[in-house]
Amino acid sequence: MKSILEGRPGLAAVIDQVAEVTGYLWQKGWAERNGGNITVNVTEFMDGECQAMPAIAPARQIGMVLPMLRGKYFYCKGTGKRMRDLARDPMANGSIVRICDDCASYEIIADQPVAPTSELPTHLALQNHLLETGSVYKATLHTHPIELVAMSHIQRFLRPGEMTRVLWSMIPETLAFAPLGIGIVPYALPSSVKLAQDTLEQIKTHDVVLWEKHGTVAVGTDIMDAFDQTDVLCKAANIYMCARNFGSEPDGMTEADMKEIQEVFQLPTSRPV
Ligand code: 2HA
Ligand code: ZN
Repeated sequence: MKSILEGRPGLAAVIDQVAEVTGYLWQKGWAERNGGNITVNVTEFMDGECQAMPAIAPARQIGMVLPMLRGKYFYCKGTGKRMRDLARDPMANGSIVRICDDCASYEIIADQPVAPTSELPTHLALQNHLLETGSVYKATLHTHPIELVAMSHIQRFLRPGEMTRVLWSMIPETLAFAPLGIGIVPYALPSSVKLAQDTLEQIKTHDVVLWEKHGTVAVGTDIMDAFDQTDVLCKAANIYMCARNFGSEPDGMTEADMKEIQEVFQLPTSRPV
């Protein structure tokens, strides 16, 4: 069987990068069993031949109407598939979907009828927002980073701004590379439209969104970028945890230290498109 990647080096490079990142997710312990999911907008690689490809499985509902997505194409990790398997064989553990003209359903076009991620409402709601705002961001990543999920079990860190403040204060790079910080979404049922809607609100003003007692969602120019955003914040959480294990609450950088970084590096205070 011919893969859609054949003769399309640009698309193949994007899928190769997805495979590289899923290997990292597994190595980091963020992707137990089928945990986490990935979606990348690959519309730019879809030539006339791709556009003429028939659906290879019946169309299915997204659960939301997303007007910006009409006729757009996404690579999605398959539901129930393992990140570590995807790292070896991305087209057997994910598929390319086309959003139908009703903007409310999708069909799989290649390579195999692998049903997309259970968190599709969140991924596609974010993709719809990225297109609406003319963003250059194309990738969305949901994963289960251990230290960040652990912090979300502690009420103090769920207060607005508190987790961001603590993470920023652990190491200067956190503030520099995640200047919008981490947004919190109170616990909601996995895969639900409510979770998608709450995530959308938080990503508008934060680099990464943390789902209470579950995991993170990040957007990026590509999937490596979305991974890096998550990694930067999880590293800060790990430093916090290590300091606590030495026996006390870490001092953290002072408010003045952090303000200086914000000013000297002219860090953005809102999401760039
Ligand atoms: O794909 O992580 O939230 C499994 C999940 C659902
Ligand atoms: Zn999850």
